Amino acid sequence: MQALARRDGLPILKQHACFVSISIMSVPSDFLQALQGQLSQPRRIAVISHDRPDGDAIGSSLALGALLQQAGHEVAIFNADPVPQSLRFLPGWERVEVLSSKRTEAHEVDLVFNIDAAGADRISQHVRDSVKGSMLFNIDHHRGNNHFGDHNWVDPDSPATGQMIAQLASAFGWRCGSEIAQALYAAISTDTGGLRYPATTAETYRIMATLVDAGANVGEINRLLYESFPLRRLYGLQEVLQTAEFFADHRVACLTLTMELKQKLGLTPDDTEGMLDHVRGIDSVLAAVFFEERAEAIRVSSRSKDSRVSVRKVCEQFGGGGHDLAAGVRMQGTVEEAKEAFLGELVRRVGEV
Ligand SMILES: [Mn+2]
Repeated sequence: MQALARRDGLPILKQHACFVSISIMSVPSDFLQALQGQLSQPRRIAVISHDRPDGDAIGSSLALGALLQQAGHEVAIFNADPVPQSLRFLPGWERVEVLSSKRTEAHEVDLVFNIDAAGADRISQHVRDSVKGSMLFNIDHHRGNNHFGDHNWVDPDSPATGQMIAQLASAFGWRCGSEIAQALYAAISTDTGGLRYPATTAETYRIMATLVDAGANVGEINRLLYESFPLRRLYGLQEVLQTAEFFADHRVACLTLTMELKQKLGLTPDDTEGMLDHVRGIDSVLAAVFFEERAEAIRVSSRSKDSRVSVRKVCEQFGGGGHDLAAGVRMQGTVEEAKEAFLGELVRRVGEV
């Protein structure tokens, strides 16, 4: 095991490192015991994450799927939406089966794992209807998680579900090859803003170090995650930045993306990821909001840089949720109406700090 830390030419465990340095205490014992009991014989397992999956959802699903399969189980990975283009370098991404709402075939399994989803409602009804299991394990890090599984492990202090999967793997003594390491690295990196957000802990860095030891290629993963955008994204950004508006002495900022612009430039949901960071990064800004006009609703995603300003609480007021510093909600009505209601509440809260 010591070989993990050695840099003297004995990388014995380089490709098959165990998660030796990670705290196994983090997995609650009742959850662990229930899971151990279930996994004591080969099972058919479905891994599902939230709609419109992000890096944490996909990375965690792929890693957990691979770990369970390695442990001798039969695993299928499902989602309501396709894997974003920017994540299609992760080994095994093709394994994510997209369940169309048009077809309602049944997938009978023994165990279902819901990953990175704060509530059952974050997973499309047709996905929940078609994947049937006798027991539901819920693994997530959203504070508002309503413990909708039969067994729930919700750690709101964890910066990424990927971190929890690494801890789970450690608790089980599962081995981590380079492909699993890559998936978990991407999961943790994307949810922590590249290890920058305040929820990032020393444990996060220890886990990342273990993943690098296990074969995650830092330079390559970061290039593929953050430096491989299509040109249209830049054109989209140019236009969206023109919509920047500021309120409350430049402490609140917002960007607006209309359906018209999306269609004109052929922007995909992937292309708008991270646009908000450009206004969020302004020194005076405490909270930033992105309003995206979609056919069915206005999608609002919000970020805070100040723990006193919980965007989760604002989102919850309109039926959404998330984390204190990153949350979202879908609102009905026009973009103008959504902006007025949401920003009104946010500006009020910012005024109180
Ligand atoms: Mn997450």
